[in-house]
Amino acid sequence: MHQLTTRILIALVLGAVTGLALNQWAPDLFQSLNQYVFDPAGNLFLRLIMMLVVPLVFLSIVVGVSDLGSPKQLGRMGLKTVAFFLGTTVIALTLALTVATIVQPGDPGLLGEGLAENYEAAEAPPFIETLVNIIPNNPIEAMSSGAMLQIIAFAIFVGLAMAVLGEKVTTVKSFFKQGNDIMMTLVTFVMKFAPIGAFALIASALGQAGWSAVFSLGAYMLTVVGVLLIHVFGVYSLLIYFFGKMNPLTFYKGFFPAMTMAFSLSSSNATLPLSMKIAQENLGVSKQVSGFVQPLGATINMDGTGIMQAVATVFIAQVYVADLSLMDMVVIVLTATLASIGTAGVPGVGMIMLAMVLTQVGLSPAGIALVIGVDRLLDMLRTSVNITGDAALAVIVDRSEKRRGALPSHDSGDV
Ligand code: DAS
Repeated sequence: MHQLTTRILIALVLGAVTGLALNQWAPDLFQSLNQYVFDPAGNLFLRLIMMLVVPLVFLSIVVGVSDLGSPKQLGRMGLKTVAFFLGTTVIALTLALTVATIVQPGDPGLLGEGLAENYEAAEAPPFIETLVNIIPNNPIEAMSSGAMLQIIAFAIFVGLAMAVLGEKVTTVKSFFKQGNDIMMTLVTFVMKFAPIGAFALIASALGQAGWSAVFSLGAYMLTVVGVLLIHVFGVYSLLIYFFGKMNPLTFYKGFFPAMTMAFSLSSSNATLPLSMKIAQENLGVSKQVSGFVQPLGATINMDGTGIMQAVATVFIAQVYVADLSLMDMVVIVLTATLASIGTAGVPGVGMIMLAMVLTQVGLSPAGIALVIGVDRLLDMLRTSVNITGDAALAVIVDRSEKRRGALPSHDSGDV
C-alpha cells in the first residue's frame, strides 16, 4: 500500500507541474490534451471507483450491523457516532470563523473580477424533510440513484433483521459476506490505476485554474488551508489520543494512503472503498464499526467542507464590505452543519451548498464567483480532511465499543 501511495504522490506532483506549465506556455495544447486525455482518463478512474460504492456500502453495512450483538448496541454506536460528528463539525466551523475574522482575507478590490450575477442559489431541503427522506420509498430506486443516506438506512434495517433472525439466515449472511469480500477485492484491482487517475485529475484541475486564479485568491486559499491543517492534525490528533487511545502518528501513517486518494479524487464517496479497507487493515477498526461509521460519515460528516464554507462566507462578506454580526456567525455554524448533512461526498458539492450558507446571512449567492476558480484545488484537501475525520471517529467508536467488551479486542498501535 505504501508503494501505491508513493506512486500517487509522484503522479500528483507531475500532474500539477504538467497542468500549470501547459496553462502557462501552451494553453491550446492543454485544451486538446484536456479534452482527449486528462478529462477522459480522470473521469474513467472516478467512474471505476464510483461503480463499487453502492454495492460496497450496502453489503458492508448489512454485514457489519448483522454481526452486532444487538439493536441496543447499534443504537449506542449510532448515538456516539452522530454526537461526535456534530461536535467535530461545530469545532471546525468555530475555528474557521475565528481565524477568518482575525486574518481578514477579503479585499474589496476583488469586486472588479466581475461576479457571475446569474448564479442560482442551491436550495437545500428543510432539515426535517432531509430526516424524513432518509427512509427510502423504494430501496432499489435509492440504490440506482445513489441516494447514500437512504441506502445506509435500508442496509441498517436489513442488517438488524438478520441479527434478530440469527442462525435462520446463515446462508444469506455468508452470501453478503462473500459479496463484501468481492467488492473489497475489486477495490484493490481498481487502485492499480490510481496513479494514472491522480495525474489526469490534478493536471486537468490545475491546468484550468492556472497561476492567476491561485495568486489573486492567495489569502483566501491560505486561510482555508491553514484551518484545514489545524483541524486535521490538531483537533483530530487530540481526539484520537484521548478518546481513541491511539498514537496519532500511528493513525496518520496508517491512514495516509486513503488521504492521498481522497486528495486525488475530491470525492468522499469514491474514496470510501479504500478508506474502509485501510481503516480495517491498518488501524484495526472492526468491520462492524468501519462499515457503519465511515459510510455514514462520508455522507453526513464533512468538517473540511464546513471550514471552506465558513471562511468563504467571511471572505465574501469582507469583499462586499458587509458586516457579519455574532448572530450571523451562529447562523453560519448551524447552516453549514446542516448543509454538510445534506450534501453527498462528491466533487464540488461544498461549493453548491455554499450558496445556501451565503443566502442565510443575507449575502448574494453570486459571491461564489469570487472563489469558484480555485475551489477544485481546495476541494482536494478538504475532501481529505472529511474522510480523515470519519476514520478518526471510526477508531474512537471502535475502541469505545471494545472497551465495553461489545466487540472482540485486538492490538494495533493503541496507546
Ligand atoms: N468533494 C466533497 C467530498 O467528497 C467535499 C466538498 O465538495 O466540499 O467530501
